[in-house]
Amino acid sequence: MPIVCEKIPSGEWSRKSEYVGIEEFSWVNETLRPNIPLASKWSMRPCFLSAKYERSAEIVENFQVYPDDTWLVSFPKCGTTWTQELVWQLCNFDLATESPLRSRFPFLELGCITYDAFKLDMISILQKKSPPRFIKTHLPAHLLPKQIWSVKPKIVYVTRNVKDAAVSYYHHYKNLQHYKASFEDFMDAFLTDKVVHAPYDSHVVDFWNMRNEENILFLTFEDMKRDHPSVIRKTAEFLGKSFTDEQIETLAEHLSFDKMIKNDAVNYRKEVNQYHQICNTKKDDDFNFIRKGQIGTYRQEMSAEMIERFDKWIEERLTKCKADPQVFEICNPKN
Ligand code: PPS
Repeated sequence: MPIVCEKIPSGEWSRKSEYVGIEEFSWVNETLRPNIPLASKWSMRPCFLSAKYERSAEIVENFQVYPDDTWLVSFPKCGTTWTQELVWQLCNFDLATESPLRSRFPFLELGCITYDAFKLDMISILQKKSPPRFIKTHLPAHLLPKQIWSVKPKIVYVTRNVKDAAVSYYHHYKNLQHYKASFEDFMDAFLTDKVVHAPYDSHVVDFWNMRNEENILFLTFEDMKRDHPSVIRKTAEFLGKSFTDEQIETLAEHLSFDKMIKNDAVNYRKEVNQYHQICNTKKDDDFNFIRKGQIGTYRQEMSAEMIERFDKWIEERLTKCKADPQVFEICNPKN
């Protein structure tokens, strides 16, 4: 089997990475570069995942892909949920649906990275789901199901500047994964690729390098914030859908932060409450999955030294990946 899961011996770093029910981790990697031209664009870097991922690695690798699937790929906390709802609505236009996003657009490997007690076998759910399926994943390019590259379903990729993504991820770990270490510890883990689905940099670069493929659309959180209607139109066109200006406006309103935070079909309020019931824990009083939804809020939480560390780190990482200048600006905008 070409996928290798190498257990990481626990040590000083473990405390900075552990979360509820997950104390062991592996570097997961694909050992053979597939014999397709696109694969030459992949970094093939080991991905930090819970050790239990090993149980499902082969199933994910051989997961059956259909041409009418729509995939949403992202590094965590980069605007996944926001883009999932956009994509699903463009394909279904049912703004009043009460069906939770988690059922409409399941997260492929969720059960492979979370506490067994949550019983989240999304792979089986997806295998039984009738087409057309909508599938979320945070896996990097080289760990996606092999058939993706031959079947070529539509893939929407979304990314976000690294410092906001990291801060958002910390709040996710703290409030949804019962993370006990400090903000600084989490950032150490992030910068040493020891948060789930790391590394961030090659995740983005690999998809940027594939952005001109016919079946791939590359979006950013920041573009969605700056000019949402344009991103909605571009995504509609990519998905082969057409809408009136009025419909686009209605959809933009539906997807606005203020509307989404109140919409129980997308705000994960029920899931967050269920999680705390199972774990007998509490979230921060002001925590919502749809939390701040702004650009640059890392400035309120990161010290000047931390910002400098991130700036240096991302610069070095992207230089090493030989990333295009635009990627430097996407991952770490100057303003
Ligand atoms: S996850 O867990 O990886 O799926 O998280 P993800 O959905 O990628 O990222 C969550 C962040 O996206 C913000 N968000 C939004 N921002 C603006 N407008 C809307 N409608 C919206 N919906 C979600 C959410 O608030 C998280 O960012 P932070 O910075 O934590 O607020």
